[in-house]
Amino acid sequence: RPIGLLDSGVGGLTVLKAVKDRLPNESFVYIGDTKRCPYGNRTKEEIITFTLELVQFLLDQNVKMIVIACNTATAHALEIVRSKVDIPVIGVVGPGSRAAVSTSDSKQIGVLATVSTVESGFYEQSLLEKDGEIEVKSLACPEFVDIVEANAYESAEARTLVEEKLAGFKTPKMDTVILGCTHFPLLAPFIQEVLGQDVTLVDSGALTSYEVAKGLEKKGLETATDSKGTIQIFTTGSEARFRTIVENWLETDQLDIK
Ligand code: DGN
Repeated sequence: RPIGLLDSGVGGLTVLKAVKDRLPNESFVYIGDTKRCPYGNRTKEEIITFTLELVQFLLDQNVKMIVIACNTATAHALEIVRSKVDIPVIGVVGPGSRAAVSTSDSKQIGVLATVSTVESGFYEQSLLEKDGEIEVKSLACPEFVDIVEANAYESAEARTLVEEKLAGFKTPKMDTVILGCTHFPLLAPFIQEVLGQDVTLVDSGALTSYEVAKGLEKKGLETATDSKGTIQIFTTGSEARFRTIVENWLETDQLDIK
């Protein structure tokens, strides 16, 4: 049985990439809700409704685990999804904040995310639960999502946007910044350049892959090591645009996009 991943669009592909690199024998089903993207400016109720619809789609594909590869959906709907399904459900906020707390020496951590994730306060809460002395500075960067969805994340325009948006964000002691939206790792080279090399960027997707591996092992759900994994990708929006981003980013030829 495959592992299911969901996101509002292409962002969760950054998580898929990390999970598939760690677990090459597993098969995956990914659904990106491009038609209704972005989720970042929507109400909590809308985000919950949409997430539950995507979860149902994945359950219909007979997945054995669900990864909510979207911080916005994790912040608002993780607990609800967990209460409704009887397979393991993994979100992206927990792994990201755990990694940030162990990376930061100065205890000054930045969070870049969507409006809705920032307003939910979920990262602050998750970071402070792990270490009460952490100081968090958050910034909503909804424009980053749009430029990634437009497949312009390597453009000069994207660089300028990142530069303008992050001007004045870093405090002198901030040593760790969480990419708190799964779309943002695609802009990581520009974000790193603008914030400087002394800042460690935490990509929650990469850390989530570790939790997926651990979760499968704990439940005895791993796929045999002699099998070759497949990837099936679905989008509610334009297949052509999705395909370009997927092919660039995942560098794989075993794609089946619908
Ligand atoms: N990729 C999503 C996240 O991690 O929050 C949200 C992007 C969006 O829909 N605004």
